Amino acid sequence: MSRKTDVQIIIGSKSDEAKIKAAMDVLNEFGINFDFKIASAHRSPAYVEEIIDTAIRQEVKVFITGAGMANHLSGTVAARTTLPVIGVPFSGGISDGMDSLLSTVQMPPGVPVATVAVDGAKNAAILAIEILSVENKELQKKLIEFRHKETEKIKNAV
Ligand code: RP5
Repeated sequence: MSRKTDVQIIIGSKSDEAKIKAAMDVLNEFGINFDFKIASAHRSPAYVEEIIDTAIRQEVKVFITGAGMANHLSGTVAARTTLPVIGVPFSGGISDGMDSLLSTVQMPPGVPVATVAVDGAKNAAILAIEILSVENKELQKKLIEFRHKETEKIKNAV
């Protein structure tokens, strides 16, 4: 039997692919099963809905969504599910990411998008794993080891 997909990643364009790679690297490092799709809230809205509905049916636990410029993708996903949505604003656009950051984070009360830094794909994955770890002691242990490694990297940086 194939392992369940825990995280659904969606980005707005093929041109965003390099900016989400760090999230996939971290999820792979932790052995988290994820599905990756490219779909645009503006240019392929029906496909976005299809991805969300399929992911919910397959009992995905967390969404990671990223888009540049007007990142309505994250808000669209958050509007359609009560599962946690982690939004990654991407650099580029008229103010090199500020446009995407504001459109990701400025959600109306009641429909949150947990927004990480501009191009913060690595933190999006870590936050997704932290959410998954709430009921998973093994993941909690791995996160502590991961944090220790990050600490060592900083201490040994010079
Ligand atoms: C956004 O517009 C995408 O997420 C991307 O960051 C930006 C430009 O998209 P392309 O024109 O490169 O497809 O919707």
